[in-house]
Amino acid sequence: MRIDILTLFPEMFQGPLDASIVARAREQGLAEIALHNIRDWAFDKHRRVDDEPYGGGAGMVMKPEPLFAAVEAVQELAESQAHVVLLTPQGRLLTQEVVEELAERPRLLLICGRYEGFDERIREHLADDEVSIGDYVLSGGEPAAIVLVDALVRRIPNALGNEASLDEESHTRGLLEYAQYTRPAEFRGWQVPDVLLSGNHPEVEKWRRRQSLLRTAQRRPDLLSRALKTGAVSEDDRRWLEEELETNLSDLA
Ligand code: 6GU
Repeated sequence: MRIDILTLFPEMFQGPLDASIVARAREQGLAEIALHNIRDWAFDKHRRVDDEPYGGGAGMVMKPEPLFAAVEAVQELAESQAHVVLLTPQGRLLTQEVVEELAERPRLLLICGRYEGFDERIREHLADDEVSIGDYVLSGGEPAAIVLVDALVRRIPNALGNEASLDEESHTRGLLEYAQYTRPAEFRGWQVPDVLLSGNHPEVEKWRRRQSLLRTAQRRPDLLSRALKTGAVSEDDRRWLEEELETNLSDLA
């Protein structure tokens, strides 16, 4: 997978893209990630990339010309056409499902917004897609791009040391992950649940499944509701959970 990132602050990516899983994936050639400074395509002598909004109002708006020139130039850097994604708080909400969908693209071009926003013609005629990482305001799309790149790279085959961790983790199966413990078996008087020390794998699996269900019901009823509808939660799971919570889950679903 190739990811090109257009930003006014490439230095914000040094560190996040040069450490841990993402750095290793880049070294191994599993992910090719290139940073480009939008200002390199500014056309006037002041290298302006933003301007005042027509109609007045506070803040500055990103001009169309440098961004169109930048995207057109960066598209030429590789054979395939990149799917152009604008990172803004107005985009569709990033979920694991959206990550999986974007991961299908062989090439992405991420555009990080700054200032108060983009000239609408960028949104309408340059971007293919628009993504937000949550309902809160960031100063720019850069932290969001870092989040998206991390989520994409870690699911590339062989990018993680341990591939099994992918399908066990929170959100992969529509439920939150079960509680985990490691040595010591007793710490400050707090015991690891006996079943995990038993060596009885079917019982461990059952316990984990139930932990996962209970946790999702308590913390994220929205996720449980969806899991019930998609069939990610079996009839057995449902019956157990209803008994445990002494509720009727049909109120949820
Ligand atoms: Cl992608 N950009 C900005 N500026 N704020 C955000 C966001 C993106 N996602 C959530 N908040």
